[in-house]
Amino acid sequence: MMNTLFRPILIFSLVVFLVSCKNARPTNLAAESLIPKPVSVTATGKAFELSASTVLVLDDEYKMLGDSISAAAGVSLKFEQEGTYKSAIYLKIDSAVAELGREGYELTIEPASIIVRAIDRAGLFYGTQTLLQLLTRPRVDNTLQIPTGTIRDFPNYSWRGSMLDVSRHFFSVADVKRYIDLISHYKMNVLHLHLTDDQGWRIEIKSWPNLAVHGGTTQVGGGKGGYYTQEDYKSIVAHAAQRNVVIVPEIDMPSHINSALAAYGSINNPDTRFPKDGAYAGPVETRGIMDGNNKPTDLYTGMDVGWSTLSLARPSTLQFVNDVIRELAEITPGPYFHIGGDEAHVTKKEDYIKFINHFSEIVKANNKQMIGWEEISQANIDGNSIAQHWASEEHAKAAAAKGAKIIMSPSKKVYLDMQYDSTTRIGLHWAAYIEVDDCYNWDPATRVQGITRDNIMGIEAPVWTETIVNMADIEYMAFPRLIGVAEIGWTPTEARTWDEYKVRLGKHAPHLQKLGIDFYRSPKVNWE
Ligand code: TNX
Repeated sequence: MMNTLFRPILIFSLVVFLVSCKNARPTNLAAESLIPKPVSVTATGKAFELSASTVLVLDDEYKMLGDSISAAAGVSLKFEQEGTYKSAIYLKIDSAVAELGREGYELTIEPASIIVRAIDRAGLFYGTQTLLQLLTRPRVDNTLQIPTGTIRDFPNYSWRGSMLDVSRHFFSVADVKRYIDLISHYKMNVLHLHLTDDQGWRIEIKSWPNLAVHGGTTQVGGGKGGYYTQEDYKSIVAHAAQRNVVIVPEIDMPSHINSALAAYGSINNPDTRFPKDGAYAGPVETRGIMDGNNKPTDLYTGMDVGWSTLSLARPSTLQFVNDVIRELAEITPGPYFHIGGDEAHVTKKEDYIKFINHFSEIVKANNKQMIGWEEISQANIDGNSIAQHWASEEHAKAAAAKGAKIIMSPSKKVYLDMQYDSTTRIGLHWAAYIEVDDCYNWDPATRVQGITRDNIMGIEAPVWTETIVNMADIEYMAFPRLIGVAEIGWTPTEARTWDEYKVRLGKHAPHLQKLGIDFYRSPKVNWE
């Protein structure tokens, strides 16, 4: 009797129990594999259930962030006005979190609400990126169960960047925008565009049109190259700005300049000799605009460096430099202008110094701060300049001694064009083979003796593209190393170790997959 009476109740309770077991998955915010690792995470052990009925409450200007949440969740969430909801995600500018700084944020997850608070849109952007990573998880009963708790977070260094060489190989506006999307998701805030080099001039200069029209027509290996119109460049800058990324344009001078010498005979150095690898692009249909009997050089499609130079003896040279810096500065809202300055092997030292001093004045006259590769420390630089360390500790120390700030890009650690090991299908290895642990396991503040935390603005990982020809190549070389560099820039040094990071990175793999990245599956990591 009892048996039959209670059987349905028993079965019902069993079903309820099983369903609730499924819903009550153990949930621990502190165990999430977030990259970069946040400054502080406090878990409260419950779950927020994101479903189709969750609403977004935010100001119109942050709609893009709301859309990114919908996209990551895989449901189109409704936007609602401020109010009380059963399940809502709020993005709020809130002066109460001022101590976290402009890029800092607080992310509070409770069973009925998720709130991102920041004092600036930069912080709201970064808080949202953290939330997007939390959304990569399997659905349970058509909901995403986000563990509850509070994350308070802010960056270690103010300069967290990557450089993309669009000269050796040209990359489309769409590729550059995708790269911005990816680096900014990992909280990097600088994209340095290496716009010119011997092999290609990639930015329209209206007063010297042939620079791009002719100087942009090839690339390493002889492909068709390309260039950005000023409108293209502005659209890249705008895309970046929405993601808290500042674009730093680089015109590499006085060496690495053949694409300009090929466009205008008037600035050609009559002594220009091509390197022995002899990779001429010619014969070419369009010779540069001829100036008297000054012949332009041929285009160059090889990989040698340091053999071309501007000439102070040519009266047009400084006019060219002035015009290029002025036009590019005008369409660059960010405060920086990179003048290159590296590997000027055929420029006489006294001329090199004069060049850098000229560049410095011209950049200043255009209201920008000059950045150059570390060799610029040989010139009269001061605390207004920034030197980018890549190879020579002596040059970098000399720059710091003159008061310049330093960007750390040591080639043996963060050159993302270096091969992972001898079997990597693309890439170079002149600096080192750089495995994922080599790239992660160092500290910018102790890397060069005599350059301390106070001298350092931050860290930047260059992607040189002699052997990198398309977006898939960029992603394979940059990932996963770049996200480790992003963590070096963001996370406090004492809070990170390779042994802990490698576990988190392995568990982060589904998120990289969700971003559509074909990353290098390093054998040093157990990939999920
Ligand atoms: C060195 S790094 C260069 C670049 C090359 C790169 C290749 C630097 C300032 N100069 O011109 O593309 O090596 O790894």
